[in-house]
Amino acid sequence: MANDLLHLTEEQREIQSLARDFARQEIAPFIAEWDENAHFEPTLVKKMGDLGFLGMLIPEEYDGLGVDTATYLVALEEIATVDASAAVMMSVHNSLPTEMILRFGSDEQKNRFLRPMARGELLGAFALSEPEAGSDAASLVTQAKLDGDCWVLNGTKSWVTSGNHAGVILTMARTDTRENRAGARGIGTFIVTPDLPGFSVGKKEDKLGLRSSPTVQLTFDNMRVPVANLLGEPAMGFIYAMQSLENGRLGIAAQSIGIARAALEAATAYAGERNQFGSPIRDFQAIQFKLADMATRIAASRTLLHAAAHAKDRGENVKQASSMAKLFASETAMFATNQAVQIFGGYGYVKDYPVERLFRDAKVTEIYEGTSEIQRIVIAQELYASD
Ligand code: COS
Repeated sequence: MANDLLHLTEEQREIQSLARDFARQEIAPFIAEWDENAHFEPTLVKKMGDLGFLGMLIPEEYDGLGVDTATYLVALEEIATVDASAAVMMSVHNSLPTEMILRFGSDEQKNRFLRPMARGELLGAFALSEPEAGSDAASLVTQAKLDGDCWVLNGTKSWVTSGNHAGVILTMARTDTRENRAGARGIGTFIVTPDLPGFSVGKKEDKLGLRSSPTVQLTFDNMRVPVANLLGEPAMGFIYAMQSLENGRLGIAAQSIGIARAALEAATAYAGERNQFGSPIRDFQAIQFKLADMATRIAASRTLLHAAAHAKDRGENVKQASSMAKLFASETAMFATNQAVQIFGGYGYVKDYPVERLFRDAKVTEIYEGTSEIQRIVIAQELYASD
């Protein structure tokens, strides 16, 4: 059932099997416990690093696997089908901080940060949002002031995935100190490490879903960041973040497809086992129609996602395509998990079966890395842009 319509290459099938076997052996047996206790398993980082899953898009010259975007998304979908929490850790690391350093970093930054990130020795995080700056990301107020050989950062970042386990946090802060600020064009991106004085981890969120992926606040109190840790140009950080979120949104689309697929697989199996009115419930069209709609939306999501991935690898502009893929796939995840709970009936509403967790995990895909409303704005703006 996996990856229908895609015609995977031999290499992609091998990586898919590797990811599937890893997730089933190393993650699946523990998911319910980790979800219940909101436990992040740090050894997963090393294990995924050893398999190359944390350096998938990084070229081999920087210790990565150097596969194309489609191959990376195939692996990510497999991990997400088993555990959406491990998948978001993998997606954020591969799509945001490593891609940003690869695209915009200096040779020194690549050697110092990208290599250990590719090997899974340093986990990456991305800190853009703030308590008062979510969808309106350019309104962020974390301040960076140049002082000698350091930038001094003050502010609070919110909703940082893996922020309490990360060794490298790509952080957006306002470098423009003028009163009449330049908005999106007055923001820099800094490579923050948790050993910097003034760095602290704040509240860990108690979440509805993705409970084994930690989400934290970070606070910077006169944190001195060496000038060597500024990424690219001091006024371009917002643009770098927006460009990188195009990759991030492809990753979240793959995660969403994994969640939806898990819901379809669980519901299909259950519909064959559950007898009512004298026959398995899969014999009833009411159930068949739900399964058919789930399967169709999943196949459509995957086709859209992989078309976007191939366009990205051809060097085309995928701003609209990545938003379309993320929007459609995340709404598919919510649709499919909702239908799966319905097919399971009362058993879908309790923790004895996995669909209850899948339903909770799905919701955030419509919220993070740009809400569905923001994706629609980006898609619509691109319609006008191509006039
Ligand atoms: N690639 C390159 N540049 C981009 C870009 C992209 N994908 N998106 C925006 N830009 C540029 C614009 O071209 C513009 O540049 P100029 O100054 O040269 O005009 C600049 O960034 C500002 O763009 P815009 O005016 O469209 O910014 P807005 O403040 O209106 O915000 C949205 C645009 C809403 C799309 C943006 O803030 C956004 O994506 N918000 C959601 C943030 C998000 O996903 N947060 C989740 C974080 S991870 S939990």
